[in-house]
Amino acid sequence: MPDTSKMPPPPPFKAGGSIAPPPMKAPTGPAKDLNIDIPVIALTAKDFSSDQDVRWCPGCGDYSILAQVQRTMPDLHVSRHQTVFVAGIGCSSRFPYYMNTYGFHGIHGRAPAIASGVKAANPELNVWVATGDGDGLSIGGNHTLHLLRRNFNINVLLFNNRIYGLTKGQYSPTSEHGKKTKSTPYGSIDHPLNPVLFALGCEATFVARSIDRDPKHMQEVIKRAAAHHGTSFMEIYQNCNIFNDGAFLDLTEKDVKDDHLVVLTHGEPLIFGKNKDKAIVLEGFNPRVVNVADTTPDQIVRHDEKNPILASILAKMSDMEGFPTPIGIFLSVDRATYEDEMTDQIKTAREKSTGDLKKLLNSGNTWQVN
Ligand SMILES: Cc1ncc(C[n+]2csc(CCOP(=O)(O)OP(=O)(O)O)c2C)c(N)n1
Ligand code: SF4
Ligand SMILES: [Mg+2]
Repeated sequence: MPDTSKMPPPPPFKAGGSIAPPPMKAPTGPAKDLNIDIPVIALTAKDFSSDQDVRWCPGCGDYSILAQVQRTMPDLHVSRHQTVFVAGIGCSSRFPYYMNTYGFHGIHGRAPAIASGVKAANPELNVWVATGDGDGLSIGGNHTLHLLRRNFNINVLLFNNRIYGLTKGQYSPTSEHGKKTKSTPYGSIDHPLNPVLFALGCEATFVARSIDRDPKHMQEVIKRAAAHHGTSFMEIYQNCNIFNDGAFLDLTEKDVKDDHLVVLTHGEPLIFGKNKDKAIVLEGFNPRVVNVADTTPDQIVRHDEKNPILASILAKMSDMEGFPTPIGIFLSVDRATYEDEMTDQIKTAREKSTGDLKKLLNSGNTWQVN
């Protein structure tokens, strides 16, 4: 991290909807040049909350996601002036307005491209993408794919409400087969996309899932995602109570959720159920649900975040009848980031270069315009 005490103060906050953060309260570290210690003021969730009116429908799951991100940010020890939230278009993509950091409300589906540009231009920045199932997987699917395979050190929060919320309830790539919406009055005949499987297929190095109604779990996953060096992809099941209410009821209602969810914890056995009496075993590559009482502990699958094959098997389970939906970190592996390799390449090229830019620009076919 650069010495923030040497940086100029951020620009003043501009009224009229631009998303510039207000001036910092205080430097975040010792002022080395002045040889004095300025006390570090710990930021709180409130410091990450902007002065913009939140314009989501009352009861929307987006509120919980915003609250968990704002609560987690102080624990990440990042400066607001070095943090950028980039979004496309959608209810979820209004996210940057509500974060008291830098932000970019881009065009539909292009948040990954914009975020990649931000990171490439200044690798020191802490870059986040907020996107929806439509924005990130429909019009922006191609861009999400390339972000994930390139492995920029960027965090992607994909709000999955299985609907286009902002445009008032059309089906999305994650809407289930047969779903009746305004644009599928006879039921969707599209096969739904599983975002976690998609991210694994793109060879993302960090892939996770959480739920709007489980704040503690979401905060833990956000922290792990932020700590990951490489692109982190986090699918968050989010209830759109206006156009797709109850899409995740099985996974959020107190009396049934434990039978429908399995929480992934590295090194821990996959046991679930209200009475912790069910478990996942593997027969070859096929998962099976068994009663804990009918099996031995060594037969029960232990989660391994480093195993991409296991991650894919577990990701598929959420589409399979009779299987619990996994939440948690499916995969977390290391691979060089795009910006690290890019920086190395530029450095090497500069060291070897004997070039003269002025000479180059004036060489070959040049014209004088009179
Ligand atoms: C180029 C372009 N095409 C279509 C639209 C219309 N549009 C705006 S948001 C949206 C879908 C957003 O869905 P999602 O990403 O799931 O966000 P949500 O509102 O559900 O959070 C669409 C199709 C647009 N703004 N720009
Ligand atoms: S339309 Fe749905 S997703 Fe959009 S703000 Fe309202 S409840 Fe949330
Ligand atoms: Mg959506």
